[in-house]
Amino acid sequence: MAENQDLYKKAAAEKAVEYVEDGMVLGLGSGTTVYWLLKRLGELVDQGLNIKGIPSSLRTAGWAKEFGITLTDFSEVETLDLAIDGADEIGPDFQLTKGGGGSLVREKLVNAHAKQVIIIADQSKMVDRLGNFPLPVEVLQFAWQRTADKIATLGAKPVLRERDGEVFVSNNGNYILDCAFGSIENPHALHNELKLLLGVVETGLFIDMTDKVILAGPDGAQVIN
Ligand code: ABF
Repeated sequence: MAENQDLYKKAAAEKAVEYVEDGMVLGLGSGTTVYWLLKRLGELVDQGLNIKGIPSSLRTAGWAKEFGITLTDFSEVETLDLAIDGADEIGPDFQLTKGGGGSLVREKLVNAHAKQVIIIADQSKMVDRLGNFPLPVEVLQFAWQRTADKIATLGAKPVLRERDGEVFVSNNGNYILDCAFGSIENPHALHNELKLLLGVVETGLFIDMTDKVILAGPDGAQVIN
């Protein structure tokens, strides 16, 4: 299954490349599906494709450099032509949970400043309701315990993210609380409630930010909207 899943991720990423045009400035998402996107873009760059990208994480920046993709940043670019990114869950109306990789703030900024956002994923990411995947919420380090208490009053069980036995620190120097809400009935309302809490930097709910979803499974990659 894991092997197939990788093939599906690759298929979705390669389908998304069909939307990339010469001269575009791209938003480069994060995660293992985006890895395949960067690899394919690198091959096309070798064949003469002229693109630039703004990476949404340090990991993506590293891969992009490895594959010979020219990087730029928001000091040079106002609007991206197209952002291509992964997701942890794709729910009804193509609302998303993201941030499993810890780059939700930069991903959201990159996607928000793109004319078009394409989400690429294997079919396992499609769900009837968001919330099975614990919602990542980026919070300030200072008083994170009290911020967690406030988030808990909204019905979650926040857990401070750790990696390799250490507290995980985001690319922005913040902590991430993985918040198991179980089932999120109204993603928009929950996002707004969380954003009002002092100490919350951003949530992993990406509301009305998806223009196109490319899902891949045994029958190949399909554009589903
Ligand atoms: C990023 O990649 C994150 O928002 C999300 O957590 C993740 C999806 O990862 P993968 O492609 O590795 O499944 O976009």
